[in-house]
Amino acid sequence: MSSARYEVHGNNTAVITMNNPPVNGLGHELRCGIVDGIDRAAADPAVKAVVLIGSDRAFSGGADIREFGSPKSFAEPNLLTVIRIIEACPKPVIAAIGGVCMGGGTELALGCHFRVAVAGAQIALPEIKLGLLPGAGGTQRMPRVIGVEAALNMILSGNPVPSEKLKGTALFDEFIEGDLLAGALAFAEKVVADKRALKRIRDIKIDYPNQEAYFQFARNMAKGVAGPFPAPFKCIDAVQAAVSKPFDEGIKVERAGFIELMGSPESRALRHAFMGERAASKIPDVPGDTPTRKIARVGVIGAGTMGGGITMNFLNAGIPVTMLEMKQEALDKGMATIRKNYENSMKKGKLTQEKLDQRMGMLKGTMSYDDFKDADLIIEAVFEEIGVKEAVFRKLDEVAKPGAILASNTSTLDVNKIANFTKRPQDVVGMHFFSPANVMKLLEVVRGAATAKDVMATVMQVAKKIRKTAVVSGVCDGFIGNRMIEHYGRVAGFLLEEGATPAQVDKAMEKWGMAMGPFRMGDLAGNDIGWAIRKRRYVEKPSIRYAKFADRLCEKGRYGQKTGKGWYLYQAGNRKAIADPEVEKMLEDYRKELGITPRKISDAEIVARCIYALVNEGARILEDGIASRASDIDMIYLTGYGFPLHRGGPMLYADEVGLYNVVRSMQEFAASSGDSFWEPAPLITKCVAEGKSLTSA
Ligand code: T1G
Repeated sequence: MSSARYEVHGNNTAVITMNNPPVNGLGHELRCGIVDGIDRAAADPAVKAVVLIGSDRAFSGGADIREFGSPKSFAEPNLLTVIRIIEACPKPVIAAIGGVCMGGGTELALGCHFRVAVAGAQIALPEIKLGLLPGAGGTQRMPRVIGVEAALNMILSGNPVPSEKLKGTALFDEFIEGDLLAGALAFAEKVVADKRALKRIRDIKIDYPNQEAYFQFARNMAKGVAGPFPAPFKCIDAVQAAVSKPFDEGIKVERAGFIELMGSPESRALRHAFMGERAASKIPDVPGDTPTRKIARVGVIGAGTMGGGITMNFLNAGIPVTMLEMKQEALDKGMATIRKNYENSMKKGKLTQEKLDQRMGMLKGTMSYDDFKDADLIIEAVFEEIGVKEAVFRKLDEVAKPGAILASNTSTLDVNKIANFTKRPQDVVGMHFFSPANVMKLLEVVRGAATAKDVMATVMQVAKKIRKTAVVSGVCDGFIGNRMIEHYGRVAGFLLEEGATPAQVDKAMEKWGMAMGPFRMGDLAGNDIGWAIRKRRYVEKPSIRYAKFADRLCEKGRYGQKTGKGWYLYQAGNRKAIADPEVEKMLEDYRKELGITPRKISDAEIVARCIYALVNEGARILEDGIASRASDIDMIYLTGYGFPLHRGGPMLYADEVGLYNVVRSMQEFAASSGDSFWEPAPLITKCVAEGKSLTSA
């Protein structure tokens, strides 16, 4: 079925209805359908005008991002051609805008002779969020109808503007009250009756004196926020061309910028993240229409840092929480911390007193499990020890109502074991929040062997409601994120043995884009956490080699910020990491003890070994079926581990470097270290052999 419906209405107006769910992405078929409709209307003497309309949800969400990277994306009629055909139509073409009107959708509307809209429509040119610029005339037409500064703001922010805020500009010819189609048809009649001249935005002249100064100012501002992304500057160049050049020249500047950005790694990373976030919400064997359980009341066990943060997520989403602690003092402290966090937000103007009171009003503290009897979802955030979890889940099994979902916030323990402490393993799931839980977007949803499909569907729905990026993980030690980060940290430890300093490794990784290097991260999280895992590993998996220096550090009680020193020194009340000569002396002595002559290690080698460690373990996680797709792994690293967005995640980064090159580097590391970890994962060598990428595997 064509994705553009054509019908002629009684008043001799042809209506072209775009119908490419979910948001009328302007894919090749829809573009052809629009052109066919325009041609039919132009050729039909009975037709006096054309209305182009979408659905209630969307006029159009822009170019069909599912076509990006495929020949269809540029196949004729491309969007520029469609707009040129509309503009050249001898009969009035009216865009009837409701719902979402974004990117290429907005540009399509700008190519029409007239535009009518209902209030509440969302108008945007969000291409910059995909590392692009409006590539179908948006940078040339929008300044001509709403003014240079408003247009540049819209393009650089990428944020939607409610249509009513643009009322009175030349963007809209009329606002429709009531039914959009009926209003658009009536407007079309008026245009025909009044014999109105066809308006082509491209013919509007822009008068903007002293434009150089303004655009220089814009470039200076962009420098402060663009980071590694080139798109903001290309947007500014294109809008400046709209002011300083004739339309057709300006379009050429826009097109050149668009094509350059479309081929940039930064845009590929942003598009990968956009699609990855949506893909992560889909569970291959759980249909999208799986019935979900009602989650109206939540219970949280533990009022500490994690429990309090978890609680705030639900209060923020308007879901009442009963928070349980075993001691009144701990409960009071937890409640007070939540209130204090909200008061801090209020001081920053991010929360009103009314909202604060409303949220605190939905929070109930208790020391009795009986208060969980009405809870639909209960999340425990108690001490990370299997015996403690067992006691909690056996108790929950007694008090929770049938059908309540029982979730563990465990970050390393076996969710299947935990589920089997209850008689209802099908209702047990892992919900691994990342600290601070009310801030970090990532939520690893750990699916036990028995976890029911509707429980998975419900938890993914709840995650969206509390504004988390939920990624499903299977059950294994460390799930996805921590299983990979363990090897990242292990490799970093060997770099110290071979001659690097903590500061050099951290600086190299932070210069490359990581929010925080491995050693600063260890000092923040607490080195004792990694120490506990290593001690477990020495028993469970003696074949995995670790540099022993980190243990030496912990044996001296150097756990990091919480003890005032770790890999670095910290002054009281200050998180600034200060290089510690004592650690460097300890390292020198440690290398002497091992008989290692320190060597100079390049930043490039530091980055390659740390990041490829993530890639190799990530590939194994895919092979084990712990993660469903490479983009899930990337979403975890982008939203939970400070991985640089402009590199798209470890798996996309490996594809960008080229898996052939990654494999060669891993083979070099294997040869020089003798560490079997560096054998490239079979999935990677398979992708190389088949000429495939990890993110398409
Ligand atoms: N093309 C195809 N599918 C799209 C799409 C698009 N442009 N936008 C969203 N979807 C899908 C999305 O993948 C998901 O699919 C479903 O719609 C609901 O999305 C030349 C080249 C439109 C505000 O950047 O901002 O035009 O998971 O969960 O919260 O200058 O999606 O259901 O299978 O986000 O209601 C410019 C991006 C493209 C808009 C809707 N356009 N989209 O939000 O639902 S570049 C954009 C959004 C361009 C031209 C250039 C949002 C939304 P599924 P959703 P939502």
